[in-house]
Amino acid sequence: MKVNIVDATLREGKQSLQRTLSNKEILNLAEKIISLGVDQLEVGHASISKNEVRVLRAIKSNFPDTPLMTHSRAFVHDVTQAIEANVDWIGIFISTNDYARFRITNFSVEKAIECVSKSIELAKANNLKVRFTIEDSSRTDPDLLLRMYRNAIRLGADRICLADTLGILEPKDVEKTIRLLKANYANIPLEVHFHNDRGLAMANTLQAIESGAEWISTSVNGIGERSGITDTCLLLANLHYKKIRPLTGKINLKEVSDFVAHITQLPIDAHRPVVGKKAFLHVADLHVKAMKKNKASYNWINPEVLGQQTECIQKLPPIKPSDLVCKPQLTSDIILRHINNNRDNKYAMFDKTQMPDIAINCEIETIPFVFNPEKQFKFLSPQNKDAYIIFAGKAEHLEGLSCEIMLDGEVFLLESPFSVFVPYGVECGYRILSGAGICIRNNVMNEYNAHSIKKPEVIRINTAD
Ligand code: HCA
Ligand code: CU
Repeated sequence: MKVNIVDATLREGKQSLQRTLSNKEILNLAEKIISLGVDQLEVGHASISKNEVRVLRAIKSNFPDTPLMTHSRAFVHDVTQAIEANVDWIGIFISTNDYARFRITNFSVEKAIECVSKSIELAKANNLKVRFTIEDSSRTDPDLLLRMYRNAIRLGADRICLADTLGILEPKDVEKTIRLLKANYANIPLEVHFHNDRGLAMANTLQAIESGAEWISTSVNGIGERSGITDTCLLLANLHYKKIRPLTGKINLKEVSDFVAHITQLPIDAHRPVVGKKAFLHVADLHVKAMKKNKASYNWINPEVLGQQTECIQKLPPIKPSDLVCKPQLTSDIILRHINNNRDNKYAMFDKTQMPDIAINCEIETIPFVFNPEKQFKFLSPQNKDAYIIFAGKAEHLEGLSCEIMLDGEVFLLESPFSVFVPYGVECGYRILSGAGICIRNNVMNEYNAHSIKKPEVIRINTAD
């Protein structure tokens, strides 16, 4: 049984983000996702802008070996843009149930069939492979579902897709529907797209595979509308466990999940299965003792296969208010070495809170009077975390400091007080034009300065076979 994965992080996931991704971020994400060995990449909607077409073309030319699909409404305009985008596949979708009737004026099934037919014909005439989806399949009358698929297959659709758009199905419903589809259309590959609104996306996916679906639509970290869809990394781990699709040494699920979480600014829960920080962390005394004797005691899989490690810790005592209030320490020389251009008037302060996720390190720089504008920008050393910088002048109301800030190549003239948020990976520099004051830089997140926080001791257990 071959299970194929079409990763839709850059379609379903991307459309659900609250921030538009840059082209560079999309290309970086595409590269990481392809490293998982997925069989197809589904990216955006070619029809939304000229830039979307540009990004699709760039992905195709950078990663020519990965079949590329774009999403498309059943409109000739959308299909034309997909042709323009040089993709291999087009994912044409339409909704035909009662909810669509309420939404779309003058809706009729005949009109829907006409739109679909024209779209598929145009796509096929331009050598595109076609996936045809009925949106909200689970709330569509089965006879209508079959009728719509039949029409698409007759016109040359290469794959049909069942979309549980609201995540309402249960595994037994999945089995029943797939049995119906396979009884009618045994020869056309079937894809399933499960939303996770009831937390059943993975269970439904495994049932769909059991029932004969050949293609699974997924996204890294499950990102998508609302509670998202089937998670690519979790599915890969499950398929490895079931010996259906073994993971190779080159695939690092944890790394790809972390990368996607970072770029999309959608952090995952520590206890998320497979890729979460705590997925292989053992705490209870009995568990830790057992793990030391036999690494399989409480691990369901060798975590190294997933890019993870087994960890054991000893619990800390409860947090007291006195742990949270602290007079930050000025750093020692050792910590200062971690800070860029170690100048006399620069200090770092580390909080000592016990709560790992709110660790902050803070650098303070006093800015002595500048009468003539500084000639050069001082660039902040790149760090793997976001930073938040406040500039305050010595004059009344923190005014009196004039600066130029360079952020990702753009220069801004700013008067104090002001702040700059520097996302991870973005280059930032500043140049004082006049005045005196202070620059306070808070580095958010805990990874880099983890050594400064009181944390439970982690014992790593080597689980390599
Ligand atoms: C959407 C809906 C969709 C489409 C799935 C597909 C769904 O976001 O436009 O075309 O295969 O869940 O129905 O994601
Ligand atoms: Cu969806």
